[in-house]
Amino acid sequence: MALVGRPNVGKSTLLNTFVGVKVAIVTPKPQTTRTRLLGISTLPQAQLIFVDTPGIHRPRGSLMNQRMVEVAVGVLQDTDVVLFLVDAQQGLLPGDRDIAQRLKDARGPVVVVVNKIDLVAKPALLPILEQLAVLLPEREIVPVSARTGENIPDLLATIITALPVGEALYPSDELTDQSERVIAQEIVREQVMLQTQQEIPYAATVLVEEFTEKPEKRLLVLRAVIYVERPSQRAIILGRGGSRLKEIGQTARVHLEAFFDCKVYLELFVKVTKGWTNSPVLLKELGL
Ligand SMILES: Nc1nc2c(ncn2[C@@H]2O[C@H](COP(=O)(O)OP(=O)(O)O)[C@@H](O)[C@H]2O)c(=O)[nH]1
Ligand SMILES: [Mg+2]
Repeated sequence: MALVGRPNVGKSTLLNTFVGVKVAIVTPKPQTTRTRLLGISTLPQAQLIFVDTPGIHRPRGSLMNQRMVEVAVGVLQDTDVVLFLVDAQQGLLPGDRDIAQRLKDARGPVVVVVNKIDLVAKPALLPILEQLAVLLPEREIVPVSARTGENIPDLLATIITALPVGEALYPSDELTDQSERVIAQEIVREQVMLQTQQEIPYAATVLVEEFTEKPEKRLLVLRAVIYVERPSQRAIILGRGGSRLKEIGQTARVHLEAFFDCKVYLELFVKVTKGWTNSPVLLKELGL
């Protein structure tokens, strides 16, 4: 299943809700998700494989933005079901209508998910549901809250009906196609995004350069580099006397230890690489 929708409608949150653990990072900032990733949930009656994508938005500027949109659009071609998410609180914006237009003639099933219903009074949902029914006639529309889990069982039932019959594609204990190194990278990037403002979240990327397990000590040793584009951005990430970097590192470590279920030793560096968002080499390393 492809999860599509404008940035920030809750695609990654919904994927995490189905998988049961956080395999995709989530922040209040648009364009948090940069690459395609799978979340897998194996139930007695079905195996659900969700493809999380960077939001579909109008590409502007950098090669990274263009690649992100290409990734999102490409995913539509090779999935069985499309879950099209909209934000109940924001209502339908032009970006949603663009996507609805693209999905209108899709051959396979499209399920429209009206997310974040915990934020709106029930009567306020009606106009959105009516507008969607006009835009995408004869498609199922399911209001949910990915955050509280409200109506998720209904959505589950709807998507299971829409799925083709077939063999499970992944072992039942597999939750994602991301390597542990990439998950570590994303956990650090999530903290960079949460703890900085304005352009920094988008100017920064993280590469884990060392990932060493020491099972005898139940310890994971990580060395990660935060790349930014300008010296001024490096200064902001470091913070006064290195205080912000320290905070990023400490919080990331807590999340890393919870995810990997062992002690984590995390070393963080900040490097300036002018124009990394346009660097094919670095983008390739990031899977874009
Ligand atoms: N209140 C509420 N917030 C949500 C819900 N789903 C997602 N969010 C929030 O919306 C923001 C964007 O979510 P995210 O999953 O990163 O969106 P994505 O860009 O579509 O992947 C985050 O702050 C989430 O916590 C929901 O059902 N209710
Ligand atoms: Mg996302």
